[in-house]
Amino acid sequence: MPAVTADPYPFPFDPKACALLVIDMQRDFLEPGGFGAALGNDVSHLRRAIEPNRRLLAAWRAAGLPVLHTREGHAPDLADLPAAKHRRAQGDVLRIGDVGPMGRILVQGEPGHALIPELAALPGETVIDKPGKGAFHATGLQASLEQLGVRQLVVTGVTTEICVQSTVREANDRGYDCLVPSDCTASYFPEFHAAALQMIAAQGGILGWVSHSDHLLKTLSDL
Ligand code: TIU
Repeated sequence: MPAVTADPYPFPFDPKACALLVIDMQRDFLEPGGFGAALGNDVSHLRRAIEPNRRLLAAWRAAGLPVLHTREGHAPDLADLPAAKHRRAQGDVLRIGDVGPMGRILVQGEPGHALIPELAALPGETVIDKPGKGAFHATGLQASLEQLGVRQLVVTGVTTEICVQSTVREANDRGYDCLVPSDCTASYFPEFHAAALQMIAAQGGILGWVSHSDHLLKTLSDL
């Protein structure tokens, strides 16, 4: 699908107020044996977003702009795991908190909960642990953004239609302008990826902007 943009009103990029928010690039979603695979998904679909994120992160860091990462997961006692979220899976599979090949599925501190090594956080970058799909729900994300003076977000990561889109919707309602680089996000379902991006950019950018990361890399190199 070609990138959908909300042009002719371009993303009003302000380097003094824009942060990169990388959603849930965790081993549990991107590597075999984790939560994504336990849900019955083919993790290879997500891995195509790794290299574009690596390039964008390098350029973002070189420009000295703020980077925040999120990790979806739960406390070891699962006190922050709603029963409804725990129940939902297809058939007789590993569930959140069960022991899988990368430790307990989607539990903080376990090997599978970590960010993938290719996109590990650097010292000084904020890492937000989130129990839900949206990154604002039950986290300190909004306070961190306010402390940084951030009013715009470039949102990348996985999966497009679940945690990325949930976060963009939450951010939109809180007054943030969001840009989603289409190649820096991915879904286990390519058709959902395409549809989620269209939903964000349709109706004149009802939820935000979508474009290829090459445009952003060019903008960053011109700073
Ligand atoms: N299953 C799925 O597509 N996603 C999630 O469960 N979490 C995130 O998107 N991070």
